[in-house]
Amino acid sequence: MTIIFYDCKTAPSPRRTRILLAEKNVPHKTVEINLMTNEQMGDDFRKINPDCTVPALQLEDGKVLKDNASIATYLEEVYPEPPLLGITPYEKAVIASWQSKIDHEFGMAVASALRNANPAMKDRALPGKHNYKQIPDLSTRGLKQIDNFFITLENHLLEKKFIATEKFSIADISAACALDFARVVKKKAVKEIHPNIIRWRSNLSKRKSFNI
Ligand SMILES: N[C@@H](CCC(=O)N[C@@H](CS)C(=O)NCC(=O)O)C(=O)O
Repeated sequence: MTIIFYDCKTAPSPRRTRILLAEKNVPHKTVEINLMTNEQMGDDFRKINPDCTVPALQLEDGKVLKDNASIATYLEEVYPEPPLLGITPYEKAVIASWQSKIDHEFGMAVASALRNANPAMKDRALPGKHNYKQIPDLSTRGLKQIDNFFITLENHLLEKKFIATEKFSIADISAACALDFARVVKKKAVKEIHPNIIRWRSNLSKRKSFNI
């Protein structure tokens, strides 16, 4: 059995897995899950991922990995080239630290800003199988967190080509996916204010994995 990647082309989380699979050249089949029609909540997909979220990765033996964290850990072990989670203990620690920071201060801020304000996401303030009411203040807070993360990232990228180490890593994938998706809440890097973010992001665009 081949690896099956459950994707949604328009969503930022599965895009992280899509880029990882491409960077590591992992043979797989893709199944598109339509989040617009709530296919993730249907019986068929629940059998794959009871959490009702994408990405999910079904392995050759039928086991399913249900989130980006487990997928990245698994792929790095089984497809170690190129290493994207670090090689030395220090690199691994720094990359893990950035991953956590990007998820909590950036990715979740974008999701929170969108999901707590968009009328189409009424009662869907969090992804997954449970319904949660929107809290408009969390959208406002998310927007503020995004502004602050832009400042953090801009300062951090001064004289740096990549986020965590000297080499491209999973932290660059996570941050770029959150940055690109921030357009849905009208946030983007501006040349005059964020030249380092723009330079870093333009450099990533040269990679084939960012253009699929
Ligand atoms: N922790 C998960 C989060 C995945 C996630 O939030 N996925 C969103 C798409 S970006 C989703 O499946 N949403 C389904 C929904 O909104 O019901 C991961 O990073 O893998």
